[in-house]
Amino acid sequence: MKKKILIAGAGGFIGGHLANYFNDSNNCELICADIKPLDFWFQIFDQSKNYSFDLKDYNNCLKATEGVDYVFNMACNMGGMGFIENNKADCMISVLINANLLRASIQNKIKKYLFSSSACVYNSQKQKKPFVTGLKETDAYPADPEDGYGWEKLFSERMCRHFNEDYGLDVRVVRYHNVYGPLGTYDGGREKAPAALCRKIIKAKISNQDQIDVWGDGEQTRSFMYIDDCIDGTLKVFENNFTDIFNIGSEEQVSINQMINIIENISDYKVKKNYQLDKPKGVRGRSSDNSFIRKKISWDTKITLKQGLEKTYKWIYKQMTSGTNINRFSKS
Ligand code: GKE
Repeated sequence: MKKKILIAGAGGFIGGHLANYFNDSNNCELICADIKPLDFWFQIFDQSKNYSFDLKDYNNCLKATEGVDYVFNMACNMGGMGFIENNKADCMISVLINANLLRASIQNKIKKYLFSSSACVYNSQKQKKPFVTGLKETDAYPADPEDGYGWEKLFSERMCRHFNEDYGLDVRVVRYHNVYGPLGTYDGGREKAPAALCRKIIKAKISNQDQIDVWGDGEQTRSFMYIDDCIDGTLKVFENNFTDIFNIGSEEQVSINQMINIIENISDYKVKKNYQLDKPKGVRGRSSDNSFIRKKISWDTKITLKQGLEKTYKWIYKQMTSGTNINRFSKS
């Protein structure tokens, strides 16, 4: 019999790509849920059952998990630094999604549950310098995560652990490091640095501007993971038998200035940088250490930042120049 899979947050960026994977694989029954109206989902599939409702509500969680085998919880109110630094309460309220989905999963006897956490759980003291040692899973404690969003993720991770210990729910937890790629947010305030900087350079190029705004001094670092690697890693962790928490991220650490340089080369257009020191900057340096996941389940990223940015730039360029600004695709 076909497995029944619920993707919570299927209207979002990562949830949409995951739904696309299961829709293509054709050997499961797919249920998609998201708080956004269907017209605003990044990807939508006619073959799946699509619920547009709020998973902070326990009754909706019960409905979404009815008869379901596997739950992927990708749902939360989130965005790049510009969003999470200015919306801490809204980010923390997402705790209700995970709490009620876990409760409903017990009630409806779900077989396996995956929670999408974030590199924002890591102790900020380990992220004070621009080039930092990659963060190991154990670096989340002692706890000093990103205020608001990071605390919510750390608390929800912990809740998963205790639902596993106390109720025997088979849980998986992954910590994503700054995921980017096509069919994601590139403007409006929630976009993360890769999409924002592609958009800014494209805009400068097509309107003959010689300068872009950059938040901070550009020397802060991150590692960015292309969406295909993210989906691949998520599925590997889900399929394996370990309930440990795993980093799903890239070890390719770059400064924002270095990433701008890569985008300039893709675009074949050079820009001057107007550094805005008063904008949200987050931690000074962050990167993933993948030694644990490599050792346990032989997973690692395959796509370089240059390769991923080429695809992302191309997609954003098309959105910005096609005249329709399509931010949603549907497939039957
Ligand atoms: N968003 C954005 N837009 N960031 C910019 C820009 C810009 O135009 N220019 C420079 N930056 C800088 C930010 O100031 C920050 O220092 C860095 O790029 C990365 O910003 P980001 O991509 O918005 O988000 P972060 O990596 O700081 O944080 C994200 O981490 C993820 C986990 O690794 C979070 O926002 C979450 O989306 C996520 O959990």
